[in-house]
Amino acid sequence: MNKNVAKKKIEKLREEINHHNYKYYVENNPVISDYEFDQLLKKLEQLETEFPDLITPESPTQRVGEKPLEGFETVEHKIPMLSLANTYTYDELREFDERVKKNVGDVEYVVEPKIDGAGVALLYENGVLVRGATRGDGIKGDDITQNLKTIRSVPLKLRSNVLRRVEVRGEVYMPIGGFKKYNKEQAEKEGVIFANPRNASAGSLRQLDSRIVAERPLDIFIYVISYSEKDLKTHEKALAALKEAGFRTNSLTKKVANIENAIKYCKELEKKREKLDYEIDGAVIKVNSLGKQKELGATSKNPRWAISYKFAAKQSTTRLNNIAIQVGRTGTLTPVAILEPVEVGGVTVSRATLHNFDELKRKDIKIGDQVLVERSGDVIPQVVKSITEKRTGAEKRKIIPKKCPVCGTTVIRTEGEVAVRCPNRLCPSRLKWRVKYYASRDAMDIDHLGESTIDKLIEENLIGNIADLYFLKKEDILKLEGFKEKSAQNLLDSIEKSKKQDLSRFIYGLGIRHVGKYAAQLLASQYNSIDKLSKASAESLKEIDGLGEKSAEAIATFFATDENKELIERLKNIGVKTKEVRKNNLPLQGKKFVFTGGLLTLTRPEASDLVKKSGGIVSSSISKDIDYVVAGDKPGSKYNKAKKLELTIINEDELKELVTK
Ligand code: 1X8
Repeated sequence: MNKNVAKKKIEKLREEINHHNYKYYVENNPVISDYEFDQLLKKLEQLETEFPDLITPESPTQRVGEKPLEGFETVEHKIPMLSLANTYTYDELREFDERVKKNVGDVEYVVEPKIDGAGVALLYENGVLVRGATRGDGIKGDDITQNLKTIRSVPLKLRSNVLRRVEVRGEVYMPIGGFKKYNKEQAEKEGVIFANPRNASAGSLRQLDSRIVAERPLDIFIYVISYSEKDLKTHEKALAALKEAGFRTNSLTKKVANIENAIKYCKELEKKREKLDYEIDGAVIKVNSLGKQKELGATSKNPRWAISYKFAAKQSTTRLNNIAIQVGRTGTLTPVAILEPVEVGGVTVSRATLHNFDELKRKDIKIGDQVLVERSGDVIPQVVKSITEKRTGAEKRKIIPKKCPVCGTTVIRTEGEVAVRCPNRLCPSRLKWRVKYYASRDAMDIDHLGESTIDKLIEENLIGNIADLYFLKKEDILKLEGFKEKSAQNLLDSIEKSKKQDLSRFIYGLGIRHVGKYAAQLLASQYNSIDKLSKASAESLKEIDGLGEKSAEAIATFFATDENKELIERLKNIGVKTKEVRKNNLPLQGKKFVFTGGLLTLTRPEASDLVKKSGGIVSSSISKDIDYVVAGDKPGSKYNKAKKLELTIINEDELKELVTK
């Protein structure tokens, strides 16, 4: 192919891809399948590989950088990024309206949700994204172009000719669903979790490696044109122009005739708050006429033509009465704040997590402090900070206990690890969480064995380890408060049923450190029995493709412990399935799968089971050794990563075909 032909083809492909990208990420209304979209991108990549000098920065193949930056450049905003004046009462909004009217007469307003994320500015020259920056101090920000390009709803090239040379502003945020999922995956990997979606978005944008940013489920709403050569009359028209140019604008934006209607709409937005998939902390009220906006101008800090109305805080201050210590499954001691009960965004809160002792020290939180408590993103309430100005001198530091508060064993702190741990596997608190984990849905899935039942079983000395569950007798259970003939039988039946669970569930249920669902599947398919697994050395475990070094060490350590050897022996003898007959010619034998996006004819558990029954392994995260990525409706960041790694992406039908082969 000659270069001219290639150039034409490349341009056409980019246009097509941009169009479908817009349909998908901005309008939420895709018109082609993911597979077809993939093929377009692949074709473009092929052509660009063949003709590398035709690659341009705005090509849809250039969303993710090749390597991390050394640091961010500082850039000056074309126009200062001012902050909005805040109000907390409707009367203050009425006063704002009075000031506006006094200066420019009657006005219409536009009311928009105030997004709780990180403010950014995007600069386009000739319709091409040339720079993206953080708000910074309002005058200067960091150049985070590379990171912003990874957000699929950020157009790299504008769609219409209405806006060519333009600076727009918006808010980058992490959707609540994506935030929860991200944190859950991080927790499984024992990685770093974010306190709330706002921190997640701001923290992600500060990443020097855009490849990491590309994996974060970030999105953006654009809410203003801060500079353009186009003469637009109203903010409403500016929003329409933004939309036409390919920007994602917020659909809850509403034009109103006067301040009373603006107030009415603020109330509506506040009601909607809990139902949205993104966090909002207020409403922004803007004068609609851009001419009048200009006339009103700005103070040194805030524009005079806009104001924010802050919703009731999901933060409150209260007294930290005590710091309790929770001992988890792996023995980790977690400090928990016991609070003077306080209402936070409509919910009474009396406990909040303090994460770990390092955090306690870093945040300088003491017993007796007045503390700021926050509830956000539906996560467990957190202590944001102590209000040190209010100290009386009577506050007391919580020292790291030398002994486990539950069993009294001397705690250990491994070098390089944040966690303080109780090393006693027989510690009642550890036992409780271990049994809960063993019985959980992803492990042995034992119905009727909830937290309070486990507590009672331990209190009555009926169980000292998970094997004891299988030796429970009906008369034992009947002794527990709340149990009758039927409920006792139900529990016994569920326990009995669990004996037949898959080997991978059993391995997972043992709660070996650093062995999640995925590692458990790998181990089950490699070894086919607990006996073989327990004899594997750390060295041979490290050879397993996809199993981390930490996991390998932890597994070897687990099976080297006498207590665990005995436990496994008892479980085996009582009839728990600890080996699987090797079926050799299963269609997906040893193949690794990742699911992303919603499936149409199967539920996720059904699809997972289908893969596992056919000898395959299901992973929750993308890596280069994944064999197939099954993409459904609206696949997220995993999909992008899979494309980047050039993995095989298939749809549901193709999966079914593979299985029947
Ligand atoms: C900040 C924000 C604005 C809007 C939404 N969310 C924000 N965080 C909006 O205009 N819809 S405006 C703004 C600012 O000017 N500092």
